[in-house]
Amino acid sequence: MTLLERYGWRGAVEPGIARVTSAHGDYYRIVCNESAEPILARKKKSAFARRVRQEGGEGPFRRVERVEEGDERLTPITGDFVTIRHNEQGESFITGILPRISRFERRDPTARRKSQTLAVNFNVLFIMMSLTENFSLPRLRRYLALCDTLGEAKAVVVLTKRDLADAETAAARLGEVRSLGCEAVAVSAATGEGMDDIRAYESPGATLAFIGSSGVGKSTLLNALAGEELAATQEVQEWNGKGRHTTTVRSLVMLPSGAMVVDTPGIREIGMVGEDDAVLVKGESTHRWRK
Ligand SMILES: Nc1nc2c(ncn2[C@@H]2O[C@H](COP(=O)(O)OP(=O)(O)OP(=O)(O)O)[C@@H](O)[C@H]2O)c(=O)[nH]1
Ligand SMILES: [Mg+2]
Repeated sequence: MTLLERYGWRGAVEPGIARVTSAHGDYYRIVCNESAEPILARKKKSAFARRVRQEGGEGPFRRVERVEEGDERLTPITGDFVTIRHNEQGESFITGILPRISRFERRDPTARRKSQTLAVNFNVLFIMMSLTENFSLPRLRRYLALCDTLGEAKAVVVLTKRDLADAETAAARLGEVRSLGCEAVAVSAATGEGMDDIRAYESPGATLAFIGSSGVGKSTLLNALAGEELAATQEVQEWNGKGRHTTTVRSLVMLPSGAMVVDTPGIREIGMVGEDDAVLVKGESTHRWRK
């Protein structure tokens, strides 16, 4: 099995294909069969210019517009399979994004902001909420309403910090979530309770994407699955119980089981009321594509 297949590639094995494991401004860390170690690649800007049909409609496609900053369709993100090219100096360039088998995107119901793709090419989307202060069924409904771009992937609700809730509350909340028709598990990274239910989703080559508010324990769960401190975690701020945003860059990591996790920065909500609240990612500007 090639390296890329271990990283979830299921297409024909050809040179020039890679998977993005993290994005850092102009640079992307990628894995590909041409290198035993991850390498850095840049986006080939001309390849990502938007194709616009010439006036008149029938003419050939002409590349005229530059990619707009933040144009999600044209920006590779962590988890993407991409085409790559190497030049004579040994530099690597990303020349295109291969079709995404699944994606989860934030859409602003008021259309004031562009949609924002939070995770791609996952087999299981873990929508994470803590069993304590972060638990909110209305918010969960908003997440579920955005699950129409999952393709063959499935969403699983992970209720975290099981050790901080009493048994009655945990059972009631698990029941409420399941009554919405979703698969749900309750887990404690602290005591290990429920970890077997999580591990049941780990199969070699599968990608699990973790999303949810800051401080719910995404990186902590990743570390528990990995058996080592791969991701930084941080105490929840006591003054507001919400936690600071500890993870600021999306990264895809390989677990000992051969499954992968995409850990994402916490999503925060804006707006106070109703089902229309948008979901934003804190710190996005720090790793958004820069011109
Ligand atoms: N008691 C208890 N604490 C937990 C558990 N999981 C996570 N925590 C704590 O919750 C805090 C936040 O955890 P993180 O893993 O950093 O949260 P995160 O979701 O990655 O947050 P961002 O990276 O900011 O999005 C840390 O202090 C963790 O120790 C758990 O199962 N039980
Ligand atoms: Mg984190």
